[in-house]
Amino acid sequence: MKHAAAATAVDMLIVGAGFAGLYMLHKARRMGLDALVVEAAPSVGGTWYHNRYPGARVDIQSMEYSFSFDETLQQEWKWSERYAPQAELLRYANHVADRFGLRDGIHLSTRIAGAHFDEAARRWTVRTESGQSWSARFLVMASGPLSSPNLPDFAGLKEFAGPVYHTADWPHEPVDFSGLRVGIVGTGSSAVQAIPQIAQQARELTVFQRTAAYAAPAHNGPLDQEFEARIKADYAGFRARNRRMHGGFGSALPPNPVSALAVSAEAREAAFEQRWKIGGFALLGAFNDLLLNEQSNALAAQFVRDKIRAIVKDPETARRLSPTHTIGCKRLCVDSGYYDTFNRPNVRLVDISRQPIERFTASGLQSGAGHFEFDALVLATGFDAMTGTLMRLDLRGRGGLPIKEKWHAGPLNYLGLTIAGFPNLFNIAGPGSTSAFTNVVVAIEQHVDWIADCIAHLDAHGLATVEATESAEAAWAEHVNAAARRTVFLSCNSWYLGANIPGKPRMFMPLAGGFPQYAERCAQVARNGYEGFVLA
Ligand code: N01
Repeated sequence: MKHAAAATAVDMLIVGAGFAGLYMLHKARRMGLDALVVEAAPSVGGTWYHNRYPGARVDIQSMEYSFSFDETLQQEWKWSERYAPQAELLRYANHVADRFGLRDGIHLSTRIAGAHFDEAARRWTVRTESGQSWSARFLVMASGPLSSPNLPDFAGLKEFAGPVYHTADWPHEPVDFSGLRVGIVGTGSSAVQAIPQIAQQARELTVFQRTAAYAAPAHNGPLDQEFEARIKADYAGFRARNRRMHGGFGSALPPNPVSALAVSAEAREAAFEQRWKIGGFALLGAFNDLLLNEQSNALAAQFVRDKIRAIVKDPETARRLSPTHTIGCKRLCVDSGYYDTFNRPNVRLVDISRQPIERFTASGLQSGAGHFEFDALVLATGFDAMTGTLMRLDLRGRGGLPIKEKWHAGPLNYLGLTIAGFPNLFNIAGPGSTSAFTNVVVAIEQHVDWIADCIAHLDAHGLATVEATESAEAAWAEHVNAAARRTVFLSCNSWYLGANIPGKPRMFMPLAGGFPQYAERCAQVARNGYEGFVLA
């Protein structure tokens, strides 16, 4: 990368105008920093700009999945549904950009190509694909943990004659499947939301499933006005209570503080049933050890398999839809009519676990089980999660060390926020933090606030840089590993492990330790004068 002489100097360059980038820009400006956001898309909104497949909506309740940093914002915004749909979340991101006057600090349709740390200047030189460059004291990666779509290298995909859509890169003009035969590959959260919607429109829908999914009903509907009024009467208190929850949400229904093994079969069934009726992630809180103890987990898994058998009329389809791995090990899906969709005469399920896709053809795909025809294809194949976006950049730290080399065996960092050898670079909601297991807006606010405090500390002490030490980083990797070992999360192939991407190093990337403990640890590090960091 050329170090362009004409680079514009700023205090902070933020990559990404999703929720993280918007709040970081607002916060930086409030601190008096000269900050800007660079965003590849032509709009703010991040995830909620790109993931606009039919049925896309949030799986944390809207009253919780929103910013808490401004009381007026949270009082004035009105959500229409219990789980907001994508279009409404995108409107919310736009509202935040307007309400806080952020737009003049956001460069849209501008994609970062690389960023190099200039050791002499102690600044980041950041270059865009179109050749613009900035020199920034701080570089904040707000590029999202699920922002690089995974497009598997399917043989013959280019030969397929019809349109191909990826759920994470959905067209902005309406897609009409009426009268068409549609094939969909994947049955994760995106597919579970899209399948019921596409099935209503398409003439025929063929679902290619490699791993069956656990899905709990969303019971979505219009937002209960009385519930909204109750929350808004003490929104700050509600947020504070949520921040004390393991996942940063759900304080209205805390986990049942007993083991699934400590109660009678009848009491267990009743607890699962009660949570199933409430919907969403409530199920995983029916007992306090469902994600810690495989025996307890198996009881919850069986409860969902029984539900699938009760919903899906054809016993063979029900059997194939029934997952066999630990529940919650891959993120639990939250659905609206997913299993019931397989009762429709125009929907069929093809198991590709033992007879995988061999190749695509002009008219469909060939698997070990035969040739399947369709006119349009949807790939709901997920993301190169947590590291994909950074690894695709020409990002170089001290001594020109590329991030690809630094992370060749998996992501290393300290507190999930900072990387040894990459001074003054902060990564929001990335690996090594609890973001994947936390209401991500809560995670983002905590990260942005921590970064702001860290910068304020540097400035108060006349310091230029903050950089994690390698020993702090190594200890943190062990901390992340140890937390995963205490859970059921290592028992299946998930994007948390990098297992969905061929060739990606297997390393459990998110921190499973609980948001309150994580946030306290970050605060403690700061209180102790940023232990584990070199400040210079
Ligand atoms: O992606 P996924 P996603 N051949 O990785 C299959 C968030 N999110 O976009 O399980 C055949 O979960 C793959 O099969 P397998 C949420 O955090 C939230 O659905 O690897 N199949 C799987 O079935 C979520 O966890 C919401 O065996 C292949 C699917 O594709 C995360 O995003 C909504 C394949 C991918 O599932 C990712 O969800 C949507 C191949 N080569 C997303 N490669 C909310 O509700 C992959 N698959 C807010």
